Amino acid sequence: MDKKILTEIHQKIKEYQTIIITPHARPDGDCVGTAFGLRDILKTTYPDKAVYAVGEETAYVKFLGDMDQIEDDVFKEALVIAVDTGNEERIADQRFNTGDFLIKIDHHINVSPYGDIEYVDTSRPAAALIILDLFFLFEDEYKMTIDGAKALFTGTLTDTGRFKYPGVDGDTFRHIARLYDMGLNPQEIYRELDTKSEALVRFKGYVLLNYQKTPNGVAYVKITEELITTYNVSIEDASSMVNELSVFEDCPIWVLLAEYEEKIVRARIRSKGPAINEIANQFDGGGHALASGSNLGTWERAEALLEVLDERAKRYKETGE
Ligand SMILES: [Mn+2]
Repeated sequence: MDKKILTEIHQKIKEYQTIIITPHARPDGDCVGTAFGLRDILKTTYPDKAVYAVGEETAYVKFLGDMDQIEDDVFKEALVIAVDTGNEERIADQRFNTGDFLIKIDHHINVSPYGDIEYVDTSRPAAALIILDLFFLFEDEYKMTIDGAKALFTGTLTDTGRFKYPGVDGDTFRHIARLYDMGLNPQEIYRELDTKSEALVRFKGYVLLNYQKTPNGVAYVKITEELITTYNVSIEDASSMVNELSVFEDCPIWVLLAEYEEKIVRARIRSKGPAINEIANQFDGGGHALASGSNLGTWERAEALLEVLDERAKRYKETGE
């Protein structure tokens, strides 16, 4: 935790009357939870300030609340805070550059720096935990309602696979413990996250029956637009099935390949051993050592990715690295 930069961020927050928070495009639980958690803290602490969260919504964490709709000119005098977003292209509200001052708060490897202040802490397994670093550092000043606690808890849960992934440490639990002390009802959130549509359950069945494996241990599944239509699921929900392929002893790497809008193929790449983020970078993506994504474009490029990942799995099996 870098107290100096967090203090600078706190100063900027105090300075501005209008604050706009924006997560990344194709949102997940962490970026939405982080944006709503920070919005709750700033609104509760500074009732006189205008604080907004702007970006896309996702059904998965709809129970956390709604995004704000704002006009272009609101940005003019605003402090803009982009959360959980590694590069500018991925920021959900592309008006971010029309603000007065830009802050990046993120936990992905900082391959594409941006912003007037950058706070990147890759040791935090969820961006939501960085907001809690800020909150507890200035806890004499900041206030939060139970809705903010819910949002930050949800962000942490979803990005850590419910405290399972690497990066979870004592700080994670110390932060979460304090949310419990505030009266957080975790069962309510687990219930929300565990509720799935029948369509999605059937789609999960498809994934489990139709995955494939490369010779050296990359489990993968291909999801086309037709399939999404047939099963009547959203592309985000479909992509969330990636970790169904995490269970094979002989597959240290697993991948979900899916066609997004205009049939653009993207990959979600996961690992339980070999670092895969550099390979993700080679294929126009990035992320964490054990969880990354790539923008492939075509199915031909998806095949090329699978070949490189298969080599990676082979090397891992031979050398243990
Ligand atoms: Mn995140």
